[in-house]
Amino acid sequence: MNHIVNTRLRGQDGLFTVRWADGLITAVQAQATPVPPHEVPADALDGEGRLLIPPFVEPHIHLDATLTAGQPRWNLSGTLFEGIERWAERKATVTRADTKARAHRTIRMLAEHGIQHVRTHVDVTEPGLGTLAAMLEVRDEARDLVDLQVVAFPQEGIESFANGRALMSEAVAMGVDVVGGIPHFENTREQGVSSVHFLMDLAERHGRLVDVHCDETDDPASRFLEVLAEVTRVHSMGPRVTASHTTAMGSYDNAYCHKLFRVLRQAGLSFICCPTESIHLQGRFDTYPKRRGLTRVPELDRAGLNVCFAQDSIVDPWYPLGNGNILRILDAGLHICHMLGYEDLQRSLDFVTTHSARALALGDRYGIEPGRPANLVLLSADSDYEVLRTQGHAVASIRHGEVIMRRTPSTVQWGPQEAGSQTA
Ligand code: 17E
Ligand code: FE2
Repeated sequence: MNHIVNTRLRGQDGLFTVRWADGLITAVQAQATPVPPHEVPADALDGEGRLLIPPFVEPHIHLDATLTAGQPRWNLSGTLFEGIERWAERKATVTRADTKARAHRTIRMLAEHGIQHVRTHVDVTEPGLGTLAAMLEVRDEARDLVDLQVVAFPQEGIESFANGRALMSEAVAMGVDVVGGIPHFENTREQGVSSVHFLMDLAERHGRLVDVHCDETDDPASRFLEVLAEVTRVHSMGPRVTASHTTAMGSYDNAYCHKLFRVLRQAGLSFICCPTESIHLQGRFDTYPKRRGLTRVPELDRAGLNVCFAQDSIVDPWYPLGNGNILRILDAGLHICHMLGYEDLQRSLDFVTTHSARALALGDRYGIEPGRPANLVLLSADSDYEVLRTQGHAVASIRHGEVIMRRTPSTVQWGPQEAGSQTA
């Protein structure tokens, strides 16, 4: 296989042929006419008028915790905090083999849905850092399916966990791509602030990206995003810094948010919203009216900030469902965030492709342009709107020029009168 014909590209009219050689895209050509099915060459894939995109991105997941829900106990309150307690119990029994097996199984679930770029947080509040060592091996072993970024994530705190700072430094020495944090979970406001200064300094000195679990709470007094943004601005680190969750922003009052947004724009950092996770974990201390517990996705987007959607969990102590399909997350996110307006529908895939790629700082390793990796995903429908409306799927995934996944979309067979007719 070295090209695909009869495919559509986002934001452009007509059909296109995309060619590649030695794993790199060599040409993107507009077609004057469709290539009839019987004339499609043996070394080409027929796009059949469907949308071709660069791969989906999973910008925020916890591969070390996936597929552990209920082990040893279920999270019965549905809160973030009980999730952290349940995970601490499961963490006591993890082995490297267990971590690797679950991570590889989950990566297949992601790749099955056209995801080829993944950022995983890995809990480094673990003496010995065995889980991190295992995940760094997974990063190499899974190369044929995904590019994996590993985040040093201090689940139980940097300042409020024994040797938290040393564990973070050790994780960087072991080769993580990204430095994480969890300021809202530190014991005091002061520890939260100092944890942000510590992790930003660590990332800057070692040339790593930053992705902080920031203000993942409904507490309107949780204001660590302003600290993260201000350090980002002062050190001009915007393209390298991401704030994940920021759900407290859904509880801030508008006067504070107005001021906050000025700092956010100056900092130019990215945002990740995990809509299914947050609608499940937040609002848990409310009766009615009940908060949605999500960050301000459309407002960030309209302010020109980079924001994307992520899964966060698949069957773990924080969230019991999930199957790897990021389009399910997009569907939920657009609903919960009041983003089903005409303009949003035309460009909805931005939130699970280009925006996420920008958060991961993928640069020219991403996109359908000559010279970039021949990483391409063919979808089951012909536009953003139709992919969303039909709950579409990735039907083929090409990585470095090789087809790594094909999916046959389901078909409906009608009864005798209309036998043979099909609906995608
Ligand atoms: N840990 C955390 O602090 N927050 C989450 N949403 C998950 C793990 C999944
Ligand atoms: Fe997370």
